[in-house]
Amino acid sequence: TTASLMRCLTLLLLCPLSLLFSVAFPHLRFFQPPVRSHHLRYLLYDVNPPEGFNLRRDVYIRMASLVKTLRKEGDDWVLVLPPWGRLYHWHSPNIHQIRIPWGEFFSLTSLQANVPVIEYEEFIAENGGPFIDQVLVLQNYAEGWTDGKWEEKVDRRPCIDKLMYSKDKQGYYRGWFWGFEETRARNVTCVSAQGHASIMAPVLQKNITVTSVMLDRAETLLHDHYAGKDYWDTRRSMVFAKHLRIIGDDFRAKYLNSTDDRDYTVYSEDWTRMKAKLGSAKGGPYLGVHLRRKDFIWGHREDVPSLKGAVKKIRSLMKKHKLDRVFVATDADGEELKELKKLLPEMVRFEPSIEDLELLKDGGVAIIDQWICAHARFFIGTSVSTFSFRIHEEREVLGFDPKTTYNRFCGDTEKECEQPTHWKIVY
Ligand SMILES: Nc1nc2c(ncn2[C@@H]2O[C@H](COP(=O)(O)OP(=O)(O)OP(=O)(O)O)[C@@H](O)[C@H]2O)c(=O)[nH]1
Ligand SMILES: *[C@@H]1O[C@H](CO)[C@@H](O)[C@H](O)[C@H]1NC(C)=O
Ligand SMILES: *[C@@H]1O[C@H](CO)[C@@H](O)[C@H](O)[C@H]1NC(C)=O
Ligand SMILES: *[C@@H]1O[C@H](CO)[C@@H](O)[C@H](O)[C@H]1NC(C)=O
Repeated sequence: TTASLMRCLTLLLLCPLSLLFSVAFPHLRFFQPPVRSHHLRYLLYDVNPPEGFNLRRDVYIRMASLVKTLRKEGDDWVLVLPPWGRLYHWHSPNIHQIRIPWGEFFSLTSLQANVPVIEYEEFIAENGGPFIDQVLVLQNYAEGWTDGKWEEKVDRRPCIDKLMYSKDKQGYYRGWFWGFEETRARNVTCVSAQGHASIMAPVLQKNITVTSVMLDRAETLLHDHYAGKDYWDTRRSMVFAKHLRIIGDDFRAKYLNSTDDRDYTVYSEDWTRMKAKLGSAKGGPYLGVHLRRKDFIWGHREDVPSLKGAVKKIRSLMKKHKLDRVFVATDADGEELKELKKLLPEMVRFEPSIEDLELLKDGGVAIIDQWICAHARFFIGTSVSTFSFRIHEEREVLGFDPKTTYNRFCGDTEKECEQPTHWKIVY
């Protein structure tokens, strides 16, 4: 332990807190990392660049599941958290939004109670440098499903798309690597994969023996068991960072007359102890709205309402549920926002100052919006938006009656307006 402390100190890299503690207080077993009896290996991953924040959160669940499978069968795998950044929707001007560690958005201790995870910078320190032994670029099968029959399979195949990595003079591969320019890969190959995340386990255990492996285009893999116990364990462990929850709670108290005690939404810092009964949460005296616009309206989708249509629905829900306040989370642009304010002057929004935005970043603001929507007495979201889906899950964790959660706006002329599915937590 002292040796690894010396190593991270001399490299002038961030020493994991646990390491500092275990050296300072060796008698406190609590802070000591678990004894690692097997070969330590690292799983890294990345996702197709255009994918948004909330789909990426979903891919994390798939990767955590794969790591659990791997750990059951021998080696001591650790999941390396891919730094956030360069997201298509995160375009607040003049703020630096790459190389953001997960700790800015999520509680690391909560994630770690589910599966061993480390930040990318910690990986660099432990690994002795920014080198990844093997990158596997996942892709589908060039021939599609043969005979129209679905089967699970994984094979080494020539790359179908142009490789997003190029060899440098020393023969290393350079690529995006979350904006860490100094990162290099020793080897990059393409693998066609069709199936659930854990089909990669035999490949990672048998075909590959190097220490660090990165799966690029990890969204190619499907959930091992969507909405099963394992899915929910990981989802529940994705607790928002405390500072974001506090800002959301302060906002609720100040503008929405909403506090956990009165609303029956008391949250346990330890997610493994959180098991709220469905219907036990009451929520704050306001309507929560997620109104996804931008690319959702550019395509003139039938299932997305006009602003007028949305406001009509909002008014009717407020009346029905006797709520005189409404909180709106939206990605609407300036023009639309103006129109919305005209149509719904009483709406409450979380609008950070420039300084706050610099601290919280677009991701932090999105989380605060989700947190406030998650605490509303009644929620309505946008059809097939992963942003809305993550709010559903958060409300499920808090113990809301499903009737107050699984609601969405209908398009103005939509005939069959199917409502979102209720996914129950498996504890
Ligand atoms: N603050 C805030 N940001 C939003 C809101 N709606 C969308 N966004 C932003 O737009 C992004 C796109 O929504 P996401 O749901 O994350 O994107 P996605 O994963 O592609 O999923 P879809 O919504 O299904 O497109 C979010 O990550 C936010 O950055 C909102 O209500 N509030
Ligand atoms: C893994 O190794 C097995 C046995 O050598 C081989 O048949 C298979 O094609 C390999 N799979 C991949 C994805 O490399
Ligand atoms: C690159 O990785 C592939 C797949 O693991 C392996 O077959 C190949 O030998 C490696 N190439 C080099 C140069 O190490
Ligand atoms: C806040 O809510 C409480 C009880 O739910 C109520 O008694 C109080 O009048 C409310 N305050 C405001 C300012 O609306």
